[in-house]
Amino acid sequence: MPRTIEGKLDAKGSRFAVVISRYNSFISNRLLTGALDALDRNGALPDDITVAWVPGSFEIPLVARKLASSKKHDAVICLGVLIRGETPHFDYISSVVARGIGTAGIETGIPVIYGILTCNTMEQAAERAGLKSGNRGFDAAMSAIEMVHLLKQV
Ligand code: DLZ
Repeated sequence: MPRTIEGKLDAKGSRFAVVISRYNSFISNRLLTGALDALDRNGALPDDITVAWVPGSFEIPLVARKLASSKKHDAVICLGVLIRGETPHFDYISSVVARGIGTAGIETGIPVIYGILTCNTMEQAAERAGLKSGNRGFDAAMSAIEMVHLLKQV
């Protein structure tokens, strides 16, 4: 039988940082609510959660990397909202942000989770932030919890 390893969904005793963009905060606040809900439901304590607000998604990778390398957090959850119709150079910014978040995780060895909505319209973003098609912030926090446990076994 192969040895299978899998992360448990238990956030008790783990420390999380959330980096969140203030741009489109009407939507990003909903992502934050979803993420905090997932952490709370799985046993994370409020004192073990740090929330860092940045002006826009472009600033997320830098702060995520600093938080990840601080050794104060077991995972960093990145939340933001990029709207194609309202963002010049949307493709460029989205790819820079995605690459920066990925690199932050790989370089620090800490899970840095991608919870950025990249949508064509504000309506699509609202749907993915709790109105219709789940909440991407909740999903991102669940991934963070799972990854923290998985990495302890790898
Ligand atoms: C400038 C800008 C624009 C036009 N659109 C968005 C967006 O849709 N989502 C987002 O998170 N941030 C946006 N920003 C702000 C940039 O991410 C960044 O904060 C500024 O360019 C300053 O570096």
